[in-house]
Amino acid sequence: MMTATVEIPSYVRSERLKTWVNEMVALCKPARVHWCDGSQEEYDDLCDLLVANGTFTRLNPEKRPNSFLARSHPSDVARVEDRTYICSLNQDDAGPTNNWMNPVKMHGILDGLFDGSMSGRTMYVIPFSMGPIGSPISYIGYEITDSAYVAVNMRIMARMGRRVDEALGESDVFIPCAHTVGQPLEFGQKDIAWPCNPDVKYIVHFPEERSIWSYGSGYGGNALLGKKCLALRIASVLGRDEGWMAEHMLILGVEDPNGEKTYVAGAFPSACGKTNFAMLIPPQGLDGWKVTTIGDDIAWLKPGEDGRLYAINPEAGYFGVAPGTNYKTNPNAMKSIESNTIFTNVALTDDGDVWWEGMDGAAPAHAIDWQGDDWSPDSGRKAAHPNSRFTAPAGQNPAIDPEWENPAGVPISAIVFGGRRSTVVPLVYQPINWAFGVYAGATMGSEMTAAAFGKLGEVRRDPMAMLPFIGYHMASYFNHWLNMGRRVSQPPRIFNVNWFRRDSDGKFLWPGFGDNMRVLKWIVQRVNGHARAVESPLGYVPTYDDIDWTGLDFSREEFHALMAVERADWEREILQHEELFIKLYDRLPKEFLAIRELLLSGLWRSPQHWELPDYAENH
Ligand code: O2Y
Ligand code: MN
Repeated sequence: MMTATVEIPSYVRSERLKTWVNEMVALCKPARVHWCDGSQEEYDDLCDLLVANGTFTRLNPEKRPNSFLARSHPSDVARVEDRTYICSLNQDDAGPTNNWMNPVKMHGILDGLFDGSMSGRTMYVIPFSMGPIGSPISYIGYEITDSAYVAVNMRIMARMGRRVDEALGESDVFIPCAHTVGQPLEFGQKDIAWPCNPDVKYIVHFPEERSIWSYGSGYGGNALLGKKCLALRIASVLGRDEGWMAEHMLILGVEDPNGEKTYVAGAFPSACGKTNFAMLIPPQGLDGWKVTTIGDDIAWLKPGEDGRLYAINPEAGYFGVAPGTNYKTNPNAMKSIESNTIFTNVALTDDGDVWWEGMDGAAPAHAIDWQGDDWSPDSGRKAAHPNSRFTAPAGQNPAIDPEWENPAGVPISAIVFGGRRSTVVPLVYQPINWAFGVYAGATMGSEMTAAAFGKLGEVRRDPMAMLPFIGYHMASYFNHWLNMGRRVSQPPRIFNVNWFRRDSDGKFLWPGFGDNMRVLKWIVQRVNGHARAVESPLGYVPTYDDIDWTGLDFSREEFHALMAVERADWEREILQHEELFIKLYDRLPKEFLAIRELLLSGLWRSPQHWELPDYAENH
């Protein structure tokens, strides 16, 4: 097989970059090399190529202009956590929550797998910036990949192309990201629509080298290496070493009726409505309040000179879950995907549009499902895969915040943690200080849904929603959080929310969606010194009269049921915190043991069944 020679564009000047690309070409042996310039013309050509190869179906331009549908291989539909590795030099640095292998051994395996892995294919060289180009908070990465699908998705998800090469200039500071679908083509062999390696997958991070290697998958977080791999796993290591934070957080802006803006970041495990919260539309009655989106998934937070934390969204697009998204749950997401969108693993309707379970209106009488088969509502199968996705430019969100590309970031006033808990955790509370807030985030848990791993209903501890995304030892990460609170003189206030508490009949106690704005309004007023609170055994909480109920018929009793704290429940809860702490024992911050004691003593100072007082009674 012929191996390509690399024609490096004249505007590429980094010697380290040129050497690395040449080495990867020599290893992967592609037939051609295409250095992406990021232009619209290049994007259109690659989409045409993907249509010609059968990877893409062009959607009806009347219904969904400039949009495409891709169907993945059925074995390649999600991130593969059990194949994801943190290969630090020392195993203790990866910690007990990550898969680890000796980096020398892993390099040996990857060198073998990558050798000739791109034969017969084109290698795309993708220059990308996580964060606005030129921002002091941003990082540049280079992904080499043999997937044109990855190249077009990366153009939506990150700033990509020639302007990144120019911003890098002669510098050697970039993160090398190597990706192959792991299915080389023999001479004359016909390609398939979704090449991947169904049997062998590796998603590997080398934190000391600051490099990423991904083999065998073409899907989402396994293949779009700027997202979870760079912007969370490697960036969390950079943040630890450089004094900033890479977090699995949305960032939103709340504008009050006087036009005052407050920025809030939020960490929620998957299936907790994170994208909906990032794009929230306030309910009728909360006139003059507006929510704008900076980001829906990842936040990089750096200390500013004024002692506050400033955040950017390192991404430029949304890679959102399609099922359940509709004009009621998330009108802004629906408007973001009306055009220029790549859909993966959703259903195709007879009129050339897309459909998924939970979309507005009735199900179509007939569609082609995510595997390419005929589907009808009585076929007993899902038309769209539960992890089917849309990739859409963030700038298409009608509620995008005007500051979303500000290179300096936006000042964060509040951080909200929230899991999915049917019992135990109240609707909202504010831990008494930064350290208690870090404890709340560290012990955050979520009940399993059918889509997640583990037993249905069991609580999976997911500290700061970072369990699959931390690039080092989880307990060192807790220490880093505590240190950041000491480093910045005005850290954000921390809150914990739970939209998912149920009554004894299993019915949700909180209406959710737009009504989450009522809680968000209290949080924003609280950080600005305009909202009252009372003490609960867990921290500060609003009374019924501190929440704006305009337009919602919600009784005092219903609210009290959502806010009650049962000592017996919390004793069990704290024992479960202990299980996590024992796992992380060797590096666990000593503050956590003191906080656990103080929480217990607070619970014992309060009645067994703690209920909210009415504000009037309390004063
Ligand atoms: O399954 C995948 O490959 C994507 S996972 C994902 C995508 C967008 C935002 N968040 C996530 C996640 O798992 O947290
Ligand atoms: Mn995520």
